[in-house]
Amino acid sequence: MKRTLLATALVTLAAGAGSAQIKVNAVGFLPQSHKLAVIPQVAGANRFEVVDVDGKVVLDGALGAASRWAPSGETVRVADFSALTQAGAYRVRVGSLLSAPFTVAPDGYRALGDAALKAFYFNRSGVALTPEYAGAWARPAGHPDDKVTVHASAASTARPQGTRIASPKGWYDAGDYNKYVVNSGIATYTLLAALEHFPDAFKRDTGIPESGNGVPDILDEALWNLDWLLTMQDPADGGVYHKLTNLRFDGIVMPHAASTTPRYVMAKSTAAALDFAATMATASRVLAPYDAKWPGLSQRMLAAAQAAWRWAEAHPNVVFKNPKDVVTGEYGDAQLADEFAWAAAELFIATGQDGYAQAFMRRDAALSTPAWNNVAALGWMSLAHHRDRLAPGIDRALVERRIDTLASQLAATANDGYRVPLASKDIVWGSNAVILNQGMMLLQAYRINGKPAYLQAAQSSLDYVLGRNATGYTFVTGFGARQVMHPHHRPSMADGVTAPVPGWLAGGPNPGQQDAKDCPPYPGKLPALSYLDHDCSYAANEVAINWNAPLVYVTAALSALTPPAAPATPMTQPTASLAALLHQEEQLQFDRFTPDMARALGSLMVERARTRGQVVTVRISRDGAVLFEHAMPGAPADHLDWIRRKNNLVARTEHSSFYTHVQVRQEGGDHDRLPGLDMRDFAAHGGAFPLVVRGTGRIGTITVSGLPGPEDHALVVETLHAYLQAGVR
Ligand code: G3I
Ligand code: 9MR
Repeated sequence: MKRTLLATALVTLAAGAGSAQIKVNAVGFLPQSHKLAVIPQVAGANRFEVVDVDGKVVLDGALGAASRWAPSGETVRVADFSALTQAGAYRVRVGSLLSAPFTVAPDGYRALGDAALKAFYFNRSGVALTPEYAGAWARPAGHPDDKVTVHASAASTARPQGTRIASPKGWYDAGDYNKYVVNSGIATYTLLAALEHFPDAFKRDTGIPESGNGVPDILDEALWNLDWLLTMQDPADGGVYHKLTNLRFDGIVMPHAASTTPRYVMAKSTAAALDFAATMATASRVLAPYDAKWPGLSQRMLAAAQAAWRWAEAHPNVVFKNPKDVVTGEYGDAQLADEFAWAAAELFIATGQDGYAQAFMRRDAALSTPAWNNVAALGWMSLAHHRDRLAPGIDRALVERRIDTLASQLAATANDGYRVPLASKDIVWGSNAVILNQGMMLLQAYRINGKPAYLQAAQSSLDYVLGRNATGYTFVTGFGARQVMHPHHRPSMADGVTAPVPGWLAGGPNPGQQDAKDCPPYPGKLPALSYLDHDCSYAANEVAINWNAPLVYVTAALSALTPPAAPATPMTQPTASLAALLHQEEQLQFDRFTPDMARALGSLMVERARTRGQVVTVRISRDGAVLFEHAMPGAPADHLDWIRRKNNLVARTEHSSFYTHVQVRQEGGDHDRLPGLDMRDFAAHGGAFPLVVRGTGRIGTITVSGLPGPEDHALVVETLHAYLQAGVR
């Protein structure tokens, strides 16, 4: 799409540094999400309000202490409105400042998640996008890649320079029309991991040609690229070509109008072979259940992965450099220990062969936030997901510890300023994907140990790209109040449609400003403000498959892991639904229960109370023995007597103490006088929950005392849900 420099200057001014705007995720939250807004320093203001669409105040609270955020040079305060759980549309207000509108809704990320995945469809190479699926962004096919030339750098005996091979399909990498194995690897893996970890998040159709074929759309989409990736392997030796590109970038035209000069496969590289191996091994296991639909495909992928691994072992240090006549993206990477570690981890999970476990341990690849050139984390997260079957080759405790260490560092960074895990040093080309990959790693730790701070910091990662950032932009095209309108994305620039192709994450702030000579001035040099919504800006406003993939992952993960609205929360009235309470008791059960699990679960309840400033006593007992007990500082001794009396009630009724409370009140009774019971030994107040092992029955109680009964009950239920949902075993 077209724009003028004057328009750019105006937009730039409006988004300028330190502008006095309230910054908030302008898409929205789930009812139980952690909810923060960032408030510029406004003289005299100490409180905030949340208002609904009619302007009615639904919540108010005190602003947090002023805190500096180095990446934008601002001092800001935070409004925490997590207590707002009622579905609706709202804004945050401080004095005369009003934030962008946002929603609270149980399926609040549905449209966002669908669009983020659909973006991959919009970048399919070699196929026409029809109006039925692409709407206004329909376009003819481009880049069939059915006759691709072997470049001099890739020549081999079997395939001398100039040989033609077919290498169709795949996704265009980004705003350009080239296809790069290294970047395809991390992007495809991240989609496959999202499906493997959160299958329920991908049950609905998103409107792609394959929708309704009995396979999740995300897997159909991944296959479009996997089919291409398979063609990038040389069958003669298992090596993998680094990329398929022109000699130079296509002009700013639609795919079908792009240059007809030959496209080439370029030299093989170790990084390409290993990223290919890791991705194919992952795909082989995710596709295994679909063998009837695609007979032999899963096995073929595993064999391809192993062949690529063998090539990499024989050629451990082939670093790709653009040949002299080539200026397309390089994706060069000289550090290969992380690629070896990732491939070894995936091949170990896929085959169980000890040699791969040893290869993984031998690399001892440090765990840090993943990026296209830093992929060890992908292996660590796959190992974490499969942690029940790592022994004896890989130490499960080591995996859990390393991931927790990374997450605790990221969560600590998220204590200041904008309260996000992103630090100045992280703001590089594609910074919006850096923060989402940080979110993805926080979620790995949350899946292991359920620490609420990790879920909260991951929510903050998503909030950042959706508007709680120093520019105030919602960085996903088609979403938010201040929208990205001019991404460096050839179809969006050339299609004559005003709105950019939707669902794409802009690369985001990048103080490198490598495109400065091609662009109007940036608003400043500060890292978090180094952003232009201008299509000149390939260094800050391009889109890319490896940036959208963690958006898909984090959106799905937060939808799956955020506790659903606890029915107990609004149930202070005796009208609470007994059916809902029974449902909780049926859902919140264990396959087994050990003292270690009691300790973990009990600690989580205490931590959850602490983050809310509540003082409670928690006890978990089994067969009369206390497995966990903690009285928080300031907890009065009578908590223990309440716990004893509530537990007695559960032992008598086999239901939660809150269930009996509601039942008695619905029947018009007095919950403090139960017929036939000595109320010195029983209490029909919420907080004691039956501890049930499936197949065994009730073996004990999980109990909280210290809050009003409905809240005691809610604390137990929410924590149990988070713990079980996180797959803590
Ligand atoms: O890692 C260093 C960091 O240590 C240093 O502090 C920082 C200072 O600028 O630079 C960091 O490296 C940057 C690197 O991205 C970070 O990942 C490089 O300067 C920067 O040049 C490099 O940019 C890459 C860019 O291609 C240019 O090669 C991006 O990562 C990469 O995402 C991007 O990918 C392009 C493809 O080549 C072509 N297709 C579009 C795609 C997206 O823009
Ligand atoms: O358009 C190209 C973009 O897709 C790449 O990511 C980027 C990486 O270097 O390069 C862009 O092409 C620019 C080139 O590098 C320098 N001249 C301006 C080109 C954009 O119009």
